[in-house]
Amino acid sequence: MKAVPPLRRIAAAAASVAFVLPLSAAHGETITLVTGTGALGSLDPNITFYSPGDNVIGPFTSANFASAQSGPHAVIVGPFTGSIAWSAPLPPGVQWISTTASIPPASALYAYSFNVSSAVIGAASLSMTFAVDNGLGSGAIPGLYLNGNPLPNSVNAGLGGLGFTSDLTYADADIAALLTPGLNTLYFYQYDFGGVAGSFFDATISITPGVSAVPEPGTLGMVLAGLVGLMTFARLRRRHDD
Ligand SMILES: [Ca+2]
Repeated sequence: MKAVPPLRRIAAAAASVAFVLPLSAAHGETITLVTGTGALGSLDPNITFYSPGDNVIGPFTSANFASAQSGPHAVIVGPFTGSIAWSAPLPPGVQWISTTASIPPASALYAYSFNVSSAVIGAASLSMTFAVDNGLGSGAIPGLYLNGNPLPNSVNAGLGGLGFTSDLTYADADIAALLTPGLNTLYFYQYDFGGVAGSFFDATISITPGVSAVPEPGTLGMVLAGLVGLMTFARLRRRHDD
């Protein structure tokens, strides 16, 4: 029988290893964060807040962010339908929230914690649809924070002053440096200047996992097992060829 040229064997081995590696790589991760998961009038299970009841309540300290995380839960409310009505209907599965069921005039820093399961974050982006009575952020105080770090251009995000009459959008194409594997928190600063107050958002965080510099034990094991198998096969083949 004709012997398999050594170069072709090496190429076959390399191809097998290359085939094993992508299988062990993690897939992309998509995280959806929405306000108002639950019945109208109930507490939002995902969102807590800090609100001293004032209008301009920032700039925020680490103590304020901690208060938002450990504060009371937001309340799921219907859209205000008074003199200047809130935007409706909302995206599916999304409802307005406020600090209490009576939608009192109060600024609030909402906190929404979530888990990132990717062990290594390669790239990450945020896109969001929202509306807020009255504005996202105030003056020079940003409206969005990731783990306490302000997101760029999140002051009113292009609003004309009233952020509740129609749905608005915000996007940040690169939030990888602000995210961490495990627990993270997105903060939303609802700035209010009187009357009634509330917010909704529908945010999507898309993560592309990075490649770890050190192969995980499972990956390494698969590669080694593949190599041992190939070497055994080559030895048997060589014996057969001889
Ligand atoms: Ca208001």
